[in-house]
Amino acid sequence: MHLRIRLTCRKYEIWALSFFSLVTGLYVLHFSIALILVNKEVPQTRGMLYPRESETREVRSLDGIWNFVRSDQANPTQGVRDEWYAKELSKSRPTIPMPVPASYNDITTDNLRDHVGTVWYDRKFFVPRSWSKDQRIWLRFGSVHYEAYVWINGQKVVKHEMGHLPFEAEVTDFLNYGAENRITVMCDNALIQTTVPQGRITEVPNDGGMTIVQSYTFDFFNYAGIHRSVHLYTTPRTFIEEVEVTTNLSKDATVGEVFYSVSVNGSAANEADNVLHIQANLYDKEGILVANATSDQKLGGKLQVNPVKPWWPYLMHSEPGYLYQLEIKLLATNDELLDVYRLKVGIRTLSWNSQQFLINGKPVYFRGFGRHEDSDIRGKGLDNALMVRDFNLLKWIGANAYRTSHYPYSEESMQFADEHGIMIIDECPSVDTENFSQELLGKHKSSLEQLIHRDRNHPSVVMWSIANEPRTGSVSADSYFELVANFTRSLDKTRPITAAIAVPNTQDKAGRSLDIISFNRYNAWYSNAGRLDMITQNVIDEAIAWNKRYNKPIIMSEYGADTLEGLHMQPAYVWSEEFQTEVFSRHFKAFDELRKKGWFIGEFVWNFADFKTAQTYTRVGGNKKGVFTRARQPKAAAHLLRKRYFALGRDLDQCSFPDDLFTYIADLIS
Ligand code: BDP
Repeated sequence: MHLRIRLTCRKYEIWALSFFSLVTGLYVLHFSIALILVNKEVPQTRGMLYPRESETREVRSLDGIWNFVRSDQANPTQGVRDEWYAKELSKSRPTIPMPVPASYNDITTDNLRDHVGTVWYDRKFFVPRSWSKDQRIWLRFGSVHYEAYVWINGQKVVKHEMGHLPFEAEVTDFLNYGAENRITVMCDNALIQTTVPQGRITEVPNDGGMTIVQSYTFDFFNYAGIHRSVHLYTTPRTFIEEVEVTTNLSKDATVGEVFYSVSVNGSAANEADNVLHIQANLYDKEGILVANATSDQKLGGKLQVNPVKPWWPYLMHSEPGYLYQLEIKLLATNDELLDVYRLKVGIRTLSWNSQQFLINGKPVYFRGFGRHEDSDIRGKGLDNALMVRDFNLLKWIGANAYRTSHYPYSEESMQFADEHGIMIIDECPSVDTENFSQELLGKHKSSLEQLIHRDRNHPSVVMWSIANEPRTGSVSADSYFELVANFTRSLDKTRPITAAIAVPNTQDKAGRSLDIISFNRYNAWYSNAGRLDMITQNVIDEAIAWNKRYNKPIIMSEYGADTLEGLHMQPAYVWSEEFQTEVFSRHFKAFDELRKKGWFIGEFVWNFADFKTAQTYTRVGGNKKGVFTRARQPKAAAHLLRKRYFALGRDLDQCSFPDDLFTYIADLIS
């Protein structure tokens, strides 16, 4: 009973007047034996350009220490009913300090870690008098997990469902200018069968009576809270709302093209006698103007760069991650400057066929990781020190790619990947997708819509991953994933689509809808535990079977073994450093055999670093399949992997070896 009330409140009562009008549109009936799925349109994301200052825009951060209250688990909607947002939280409940951005789970010394349901944050901030002048003010969250409800000065301004993705609202009319303001956020971490990712909430007896338990099938811990930065930013009344960029290269890669398309919002855009136009300027790394153009009336156009410096992945070129700066100036008929927005652009092409994936016409072999946004204390909270350390380690080890397993990573890390030439397989938050339903399909598609809208301009993003380990053996998976894949394609035709599949290839029903097949498999761990002699041939056979079935390029997207740093055993034994090293080596042998076949295009270790999981007897303090510890120090296998990734780089892309790659042993060995 309690639960039903709770979920009902969540969906209908709290925001009786929904912010979002349902988009009715084209309905296409799609039949399958088990389930009839309707291809309904999903709401379209608008705006949300990453907040950047310019001569027409100001940005202020609301990061810092906020006040925090956890709701009574048995009464999660009490704060809404009692209108805690109407005044300072401390007037309703005792508050504790809570850092933003951060997951709230590991900050305190009590059991906040395992809290299920709603929590509340608030803080005060000033808005300068100067902001009251003719402009708009926006409030933007980099991400709140899982569902967020936001009030400014007691008035509701936005609601958003889905972790790891940004959302924003115009708050111009809600603010006190030249005065103090209050922001209140309610965050709900509950995962149910129609959230993305899915989970279950049950009421079970405990020593005190009954308690709410959250369960989920994926292993990573369901960290929650205000995970990324909160910004206030200004735009002019008529402003650049969307910028979409695609690029092309001439066959000989000497001439580059940048196609831009801009959407504008604001009254000036609707005045018949005011024909707005865009002045687009492209600058190279030294700040030299290399191309400029004035848009057509649809606010789109093309810039030509000759000679061009294409965007190349790390170790594929001596100058990887080359970025230009695109300056977009919005001008009125009389050339009055209305708005300016700048973003980095990498010029590159992607192409793929049944055998290969190519960047700038050159075949790519991915060598990388599945990862997590996870670390001690801050959980999934954005942390620049951690991010820069992680990229240093990626480069140290010679990786050229990672998958954002199992959800979108921070915008700051996407920008960093652009700069450093690290290719990204960009994954939406759908994990272990099962119990397919119409509602789930809508949310799943919406997660991809939000992801692609956010990340479409990043040169580092080379592929979309539409799910991790979905239950694609079920009958309904066939039409479900066809709809999800076609929807993804309708939003972006320039990148291929994959999913990391774990069901046996004979049972899979999703592969036909993908462009590239990725498979996860734990030989010698979850199957044939400890049997190092049962890896190489199994990997070869399985990859061949996937390729035979679908005639598409194949990636091994996960393999690995839990390893406790400092545990040594000879001969190798599960959990020891020797065992992880051996497991990797047996896989390398399989990969080299497979590479000869032409269609095997990548290897991704699971995982980059150890990470926190839900409590279970299979995990000692978390998932320990990291090549690096949770504190980002290498295990023994990291040194082996480094040698392989650089060897591949030299063999395939003629990169040079770092001086310290091989430790001197004797003159006899080189
Ligand atoms: C795979 C999942 C990954 C897990 C891994 C493991 O894709 O999220 O962490 O298993 O159990 O199946 O280590």
